[in-house]
Amino acid sequence: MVQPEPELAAAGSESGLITIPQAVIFDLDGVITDTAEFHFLAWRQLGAELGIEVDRMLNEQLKGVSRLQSLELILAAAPEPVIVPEAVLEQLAARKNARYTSLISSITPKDILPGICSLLDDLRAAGLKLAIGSASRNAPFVLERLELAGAFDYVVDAGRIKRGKPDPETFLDAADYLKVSGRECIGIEDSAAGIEAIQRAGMFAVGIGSTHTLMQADYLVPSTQYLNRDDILGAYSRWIRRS
Ligand code: B16
Ligand code: MG
Repeated sequence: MVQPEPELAAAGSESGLITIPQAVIFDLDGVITDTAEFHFLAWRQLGAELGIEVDRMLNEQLKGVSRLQSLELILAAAPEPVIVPEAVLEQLAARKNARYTSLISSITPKDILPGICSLLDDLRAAGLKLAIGSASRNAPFVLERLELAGAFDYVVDAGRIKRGKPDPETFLDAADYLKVSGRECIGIEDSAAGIEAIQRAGMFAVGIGSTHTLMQADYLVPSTQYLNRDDILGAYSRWIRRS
């Protein structure tokens, strides 16, 4: 099946009325801060202990995916099939999380990715509601370390979500709390699973990354420094008019 290509950041603006959405739902790891890299390092170390290579290609599949599901994907990449009892799965996931939390314990507001603070300010100035839709149970801790805990109207509690990304539940939960419809929301993600989740929630999907992994996004920038409120709203407006 031929996929529609994402609108790339350099597409430029178009004259005409801009439709303003009601809310923007941000992913956390890889969008607000580069904790995606710390997840990778922690999984790679656990993989090495188990004799499984966790390379960057496998890591792309882990982005946005819950801790236990990530572990299952890593075990599925073992050279020989492995059967691991539930209790051992929990122990391995806890070992990875201990490493991950030790890596993130020293992050500071300096670790907020470029362009994010001004984007949050500009969106807020335009009257939009802001939320975090992360799969991470560590999200409240990360937001606190970044001194961003008060910057969002709502933070989805990953522990309460029954079906993780690519299921839309995370994004629908945020829209529900903010009392807005899917069509009135923009989601911003760095993972393929997250982009799918946003689109299945009926929202406009902004991707951060490459066309190789995020081809499905409705609007794509190579990194957060290219995120700009007016460009995003312009692209959203064109999407609304097309759909
Ligand atoms: P934790 P996001 C996701 O966060 C990460 O991308 C993914 O790599 C991680 O496995 C997942 O959170 C669960 O995180 O182990 O901290 O609960 O990208 O949805 O903000
Ligand atoms: Mg992410």
